[in-house]
Amino acid sequence: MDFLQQLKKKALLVETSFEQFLPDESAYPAIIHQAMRYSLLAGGKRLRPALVIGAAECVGGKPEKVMPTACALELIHTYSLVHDDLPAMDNDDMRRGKPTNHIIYGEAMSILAGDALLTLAFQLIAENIKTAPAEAVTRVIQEVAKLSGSQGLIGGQVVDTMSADETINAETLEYIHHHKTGALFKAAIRSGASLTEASDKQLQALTVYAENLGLAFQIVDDILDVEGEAVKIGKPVGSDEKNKKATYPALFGLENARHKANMAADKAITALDIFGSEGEFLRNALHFIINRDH
Ligand code: GRG
Repeated sequence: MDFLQQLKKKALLVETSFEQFLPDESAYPAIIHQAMRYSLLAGGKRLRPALVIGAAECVGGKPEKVMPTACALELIHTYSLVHDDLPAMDNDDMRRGKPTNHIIYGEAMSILAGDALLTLAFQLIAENIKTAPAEAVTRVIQEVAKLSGSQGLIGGQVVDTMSADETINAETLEYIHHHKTGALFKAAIRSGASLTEASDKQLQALTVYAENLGLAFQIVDDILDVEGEAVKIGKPVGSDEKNKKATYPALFGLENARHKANMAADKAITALDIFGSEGEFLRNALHFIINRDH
């Protein structure tokens, strides 16, 4: 099975589980549940939940044991996209090939839908207590909260927002990428491994993998915003330049940016050397991320 087939299989498991975990769209107050579902079910590659599952499998776990947390990571990711698209932030009209949440539901409901996705995510991780040790679940709640909060994803978004129209150096750019993009990948991979009781050595290797995968992903994302095709990506290209965002291609040039992505990818692959065939999905994920066109 090639990577896209493997990813599709995991995405299907995750999407089936959403039905189990999400409030029904007719549940009162229906409008918020419709707005939450609109963005969550709009598609997307489902990379973060697939990586939760992939990391669990890497250390001998089964997808169903980590499914609530896998879904939670996609909920957090989707909330961040919904809020990022708001007029006060990037003011984007299209996401995942569809009009953005605020275009359909209005700004107030879109903010609330993001908030509701984020809070539901933590409810789901706590529910993972049914299939994972309490200590591991507590650690995952703490780590995911930190990596999503002001010292993680939100922190990255804050520095990114403050840097618009500014000339920033490589260190600040790295901070932004490491937090805005890297933090959730790290949360996903460490959660899958922790819930499956990975050893310290395994967790350490997966952390190095996650950090370098996050960096490679973001550099490629920046490159796609310059070189990609809007139809494949599902949103307009050139938005970084339009919003005067600092990016790897803007700071280092396209060729150097590509080189840095490849170096991060090499480090990520090397970190997986301690795993055998059970690391196959994570290896393939990295190759996909480096070579993707959407
Ligand atoms: C609002 C707290 C807050 C954070 C926003 C999501 C985000 C942070 C910014 C969006 C812009 C951006 C470049 C984010 C980096 C993460 C990223 C590339 C998200 C897109 O991830 P994909 O490609 O999207 O996995 P799909 O739709 O496939 O899930």
